[in-house]
Amino acid sequence: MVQGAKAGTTKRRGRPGPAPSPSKSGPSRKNEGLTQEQLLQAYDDMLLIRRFEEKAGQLYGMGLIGGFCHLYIGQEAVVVGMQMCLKPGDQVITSYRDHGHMLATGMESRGVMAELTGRSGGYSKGKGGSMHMFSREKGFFGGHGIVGAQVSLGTGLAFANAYRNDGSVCLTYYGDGAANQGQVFESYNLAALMKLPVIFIIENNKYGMGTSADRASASKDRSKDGSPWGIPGEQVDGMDVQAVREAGMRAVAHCREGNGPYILEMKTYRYRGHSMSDPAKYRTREEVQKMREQHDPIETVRKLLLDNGMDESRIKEVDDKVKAIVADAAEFAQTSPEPDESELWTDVLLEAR
Ligand SMILES: Cc1ncc(C[n+]2csc(CCOP(=O)(O)OP(=O)(O)O)c2C)c(N)n1
Ligand SMILES: [Mg+2]
Repeated sequence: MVQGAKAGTTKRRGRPGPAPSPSKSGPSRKNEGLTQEQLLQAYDDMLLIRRFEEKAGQLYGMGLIGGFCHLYIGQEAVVVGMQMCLKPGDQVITSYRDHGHMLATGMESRGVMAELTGRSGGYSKGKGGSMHMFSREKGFFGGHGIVGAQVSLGTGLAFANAYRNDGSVCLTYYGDGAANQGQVFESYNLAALMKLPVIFIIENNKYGMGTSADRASASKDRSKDGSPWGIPGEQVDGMDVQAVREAGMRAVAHCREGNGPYILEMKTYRYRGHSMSDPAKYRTREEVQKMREQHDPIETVRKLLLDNGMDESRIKEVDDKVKAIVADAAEFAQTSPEPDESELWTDVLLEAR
C-alpha cells in the first residue's frame, strides 16, 4: 500500500494559521509529478479495488452476499490518490459505498470479502456486512448507512486529533446527495470555528440513488460550500489519480499546519447502479459507456505507464497478482464458517469505562 509514501508536514496545530487560500473554480490541473514506480503502485491499488468489486458483484449474483451492497467501480482514483497523502495515525471515515476505502487503507481483502458473505472470518465476524466494518489499526472508522452521519462523526475524530495535538488528519468522505444535509453544514461551522484538521471530501458521482445532482442541489460548485465559514476548497478531476493526490497534498498540508478544514469536491462517476438493485432508468447506457471509454482512471494510468516506457510484462505481473489476491479472498469468503450461534449476543453493547 502507498500509505505514508509521501507524508505531508507534521507541524503542531493550535495556533492561528495564515488566511485560507481562495476557492478555485474548475477542476485542478493534472500534474505529472509521480514517478513510474509510484504510478505503478497507484495502478496496483486501483486495480485491486476494481477486481475486488467485480468479484463482490458476482458473489452477490450467486446469492452468497445478502443485504445491501454498493459497489465503488469507477471511483477508485479518489481513495487511492488521497491515501497517498496520509501517514499512520490519520483516519478515514465514509458512507456505505465503502469497500474501496477499506482496501485503500490497507485492510485485508480476505476480511472484507468474508464480511460481505457474513462469515466469521470477516472484519465484524460476519455480523456487520457490507456497510459496517472497521479497523482501528488501519485508521478506518466505517462504513455508515445513514446518509451524512459520518460527516459529523469525522468532524468528531478531527476534534480528538486537535485535542491530542498529535498532527493527525481525518479524511471524511460523503456523496453529492449527502452534501445537501443539514448536519454537513453544522460540521463545517464547528470545524472552521475550532480549526479542526478535517478534509471534507465530496465524492460527486453525479447521482444520489436515481436523482441527478443537478436536480437535487442549488449549489453547482460544492467546493465553495464552506465559503461562509472561510473554508477553502477545490474541485478536482476525481478520475485522475495524479490530480487527486496533488490536491490531497495541498489539503493535508493545510490541515497539518493548523489552518483548519479543507473541502475537496471530487468529480467522479460510478459505473454500476446505486446498489445491486437499481433499475438504471435515470441515465443512458451511452453516458456510462462514454465515461468508461474516455475517463477510466485505471486505463488512463495503464496507458501513461506504457507511454512512459514501462515494459508491459511489469503491468501483467500486477494484473496476475491482483487476480490471485481476489481469487483467494473469494475462496476464503466462501469457506470461512458462518458465525456460531453463541455470537448472537456478543458485540451488541460496549460498556465504556
Ligand atoms: C438519512 C438517510 N436518508 C436517506 C437514505 C436513503 N439513501 C441511501 S443512499 C442515498 C443517496 C445518497 O447519495 P450520495 O450521497 O450522492 O452517495 P452515493 O450513493 O452516490 O455514493 C439515499 C437517499 C439513508 N440511507 N439515510
Ligand atoms: Mg452520489
